Amino acid sequence: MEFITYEVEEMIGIITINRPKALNALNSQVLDELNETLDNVDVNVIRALILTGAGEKSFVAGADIGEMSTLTKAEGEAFGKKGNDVFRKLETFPIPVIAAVNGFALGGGCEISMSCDIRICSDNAVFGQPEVGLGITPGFGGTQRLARIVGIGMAKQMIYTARNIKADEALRIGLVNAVYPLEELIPAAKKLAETIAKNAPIAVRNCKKAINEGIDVNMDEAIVIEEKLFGDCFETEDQKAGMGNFLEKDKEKKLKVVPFQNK
Ligand code: DAK
Repeated sequence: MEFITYEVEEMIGIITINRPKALNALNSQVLDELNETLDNVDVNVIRALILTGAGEKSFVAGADIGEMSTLTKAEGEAFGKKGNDVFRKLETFPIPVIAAVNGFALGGGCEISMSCDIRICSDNAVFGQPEVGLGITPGFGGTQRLARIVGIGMAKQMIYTARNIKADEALRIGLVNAVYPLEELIPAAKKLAETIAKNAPIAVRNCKKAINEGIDVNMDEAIVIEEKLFGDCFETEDQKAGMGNFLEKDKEKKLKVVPFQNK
């Protein structure tokens, strides 16, 4: 692969968008390679993914403006679908994905971070949806996901003004969960991923599914989704081990290491 690197550290997978000369902008090839990388993640071993950008300046500076500038209507739709399919794959990926935003996250860059479960960033990070300044609307889910994360009023303000915000403001409005000095970002992302990976994998997956699916329906339907996923946990060894540890007053209160069970 030319623009994506994938590393595995025990139960953590780290995907790096590696096109630093263009500030990791998303062209068709990057999107295709990211799609293929996700398809090849062994989710029977990997329990959390980290998504980051190469270099010290940019996470992803958006969709590739050069490539987009010459698109016809049909090509624009095809490009949009390619991006949306990959972003949706990330969002519904069975295991949690942490965006470690190491610099510019503009347009499609902000949008890809919002397709991840959790965002943390470096203190030089800059977020924004500059599309209306380019004569387009956010096209990779920005109008939908930003409003769900930071609320409708703040999302409208960011999108209508096309104004960028810095890390401290992103933290204040809840777009990111934490801000770190650049050199501490990846260690912090790994620590977070490891903490998630220590918990019961099927329970974690079911929580992701319950939150993602429940947010799109009314509370009566959402609660039924939760009930079903809660019930499923009682067919897992982790539920027996986790509750058994508590009842046996296991001081470590850790889950016994059980092999991952596919359902
Ligand atoms: N695309 C292509 N190349 C980019 C790029 C981008 N988005 N951003 C930066 N680069 C390239 C620059 O052209 C430059 O290349 P060279 O000239 O060296 O060959 C190199 O990266 C370094 O950039 P700068 O020289 O500009 O670096 P600075 O530090 O001066 O500025 C910057 C950094 C991030 C402020 C600036 O590069 C910038 O404003 N970049 C554009 C940011 C932006 O507007 N991003 C949003 C793009 S719009 C759709 C779905 C989704 C989308 C569209 C359609 N459909 C449904 C069809 C998404 C749209 C977007 O993301």
